[in-house]
Amino acid sequence: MKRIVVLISGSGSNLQAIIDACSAGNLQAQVVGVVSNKGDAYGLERAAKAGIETLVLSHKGFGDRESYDAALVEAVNGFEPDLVVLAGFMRILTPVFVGAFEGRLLNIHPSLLPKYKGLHTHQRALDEGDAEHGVSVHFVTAELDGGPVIAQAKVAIEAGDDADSLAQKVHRQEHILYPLVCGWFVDGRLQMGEGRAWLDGQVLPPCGYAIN
Ligand code: NHR
Ligand code: GAR
Repeated sequence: MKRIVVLISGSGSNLQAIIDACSAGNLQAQVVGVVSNKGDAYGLERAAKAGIETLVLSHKGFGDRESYDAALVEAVNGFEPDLVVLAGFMRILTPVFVGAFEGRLLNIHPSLLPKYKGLHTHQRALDEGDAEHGVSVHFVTAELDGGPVIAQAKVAIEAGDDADSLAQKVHRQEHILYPLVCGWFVDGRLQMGEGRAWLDGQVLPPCGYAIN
């Protein structure tokens, strides 16, 4: 069984989707640890309920980002992961962390990358008057939200949508897309190489595999 460690900062609904996919047998893996930089993240309760070991490592009290990341590498390595998944993890990671897990480190980002890297993506898509929005799963590199995209799912932006309604639509797609991509990885079908994402030995296009 492949071992997944999930990093969270908040609600953990994507963590829940991954846990559920493992339980249902749709993902041949087990979530062996959940690490949060926030002690009050609801995702910690979800993990505890599923009998998964949790660890809180607050970024407060570390002098700089590199020393926090070094401690985070130790914490994550303690779980001996095959795959490390960022799921609403809200701290920018330095090369100290990324370098330790590159090629087996995924993030889910709520935009159609390369559009809207960083924060507040739903409001930014609305402000631009976009007709569609969505979510991307990508390999994490030192460049924020800049690693090779693996897959995207789209949602329509409709009249009356606001940032909250859009976030809800995007979330529904996230909960389908993230377990699917984790499955590709644990089944040995997905790699990062030459700065690109590869599925079944084929290089994926810059926007990744489109699921809808
Ligand atoms: N780290 C690297 N090196 N590369 C990526 O692609 C990363 C990453 C760390 C997190 C998630 C990301 C997202 O999908 C992610 C991708 C946090 C911020 C941020 O500005 C930006 C992007 C992402 C996550 N964080 C603030 C910071 O100073 C803190 C904000 C807060 O605590 O609310 O770290 O969107
Ligand atoms: C998700 O929408 C994810 O795409 C986003 O945070 C949410 C986490 O939800 N990620 C980021 O914005 C990363 N900066 P969850 O905690 O319910 O999984």
